Amino acid sequence: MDLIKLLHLPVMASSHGHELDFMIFLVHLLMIALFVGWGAFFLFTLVRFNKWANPKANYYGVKSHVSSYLEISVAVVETILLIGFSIPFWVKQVNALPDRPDKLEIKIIAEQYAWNIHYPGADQIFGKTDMKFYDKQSNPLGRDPSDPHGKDDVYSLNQLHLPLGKPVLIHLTSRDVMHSFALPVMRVKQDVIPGMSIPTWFTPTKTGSITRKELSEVAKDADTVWAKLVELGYIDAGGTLQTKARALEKFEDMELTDVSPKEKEDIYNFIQQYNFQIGCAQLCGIGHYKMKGFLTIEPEETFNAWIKSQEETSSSDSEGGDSFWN
Ligand SMILES: [Cu+2]
Repeated sequence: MDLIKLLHLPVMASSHGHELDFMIFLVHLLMIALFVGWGAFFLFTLVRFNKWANPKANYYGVKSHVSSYLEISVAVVETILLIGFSIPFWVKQVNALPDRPDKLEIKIIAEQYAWNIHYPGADQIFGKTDMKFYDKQSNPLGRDPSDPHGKDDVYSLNQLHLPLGKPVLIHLTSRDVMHSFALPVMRVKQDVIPGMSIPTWFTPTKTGSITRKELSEVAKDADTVWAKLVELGYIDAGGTLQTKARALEKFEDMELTDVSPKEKEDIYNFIQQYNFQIGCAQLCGIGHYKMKGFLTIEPEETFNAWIKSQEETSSSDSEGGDSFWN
């Protein structure tokens, strides 16, 4: 069964994603069962306790203690579930970070309304940072210029690039208010709290490029839509979306006269689905809506080349990182 289609979920691109989708599915089943059960009980009470069945009010109500015992047992069972299963499971699954030497470690500092991304660079060691070095324009990470480890560090604004198939460990913190780091396609969502460094980790399993088959699953008239996307330059004929996010932006501004509204909707939905984004899932202020970043999953060589190109821009005084939205 295709849970993604059934539940209208976004594309899933991480190794743990199917477990989360399955849990969402189970929660839906449970909710359906509760809805049907309580709905039936409600209908039963409407009939059982209507005024024709009970012409005279009963001022004493229930005398047996069955309902109290039931409530106590529910509380006991829930306590056992919480202490016996949920908390140990949380400790094991969430706090146990991947102890893999090949993992990629990143720091992300959220602020109103952007994601500051800090890569350790070639030496895999983060340079020291301190608020006293911070400057919004020239040193957004607050890097200590005297620390040699920081020389090759890479700064990127709103552009998160990750290599395919490698575990990624991200340390999240905030410069101002609470945000929530959300990567829907990775099934990752973690609150970001000022004053705390919170780890989250996952392994990307899918690049953002689309195959013709995947397109035909989404669009009704795949050939027309595909040809249109190629013609308009959203996709190169080889089959990859050039820069998904940019394509989407261009698409939204564009007047597509020879595409029917239905086709346009199909293209839009399609690109939307493949537009890997970082969202902020916590209403964090008036500019919350624009606190989005871009996620690019690419093969390791492409990723390394990107890091290299960023290293160059980061070490020249410009402090690099392409600002896409601000
Ligand atoms: Cu935010």
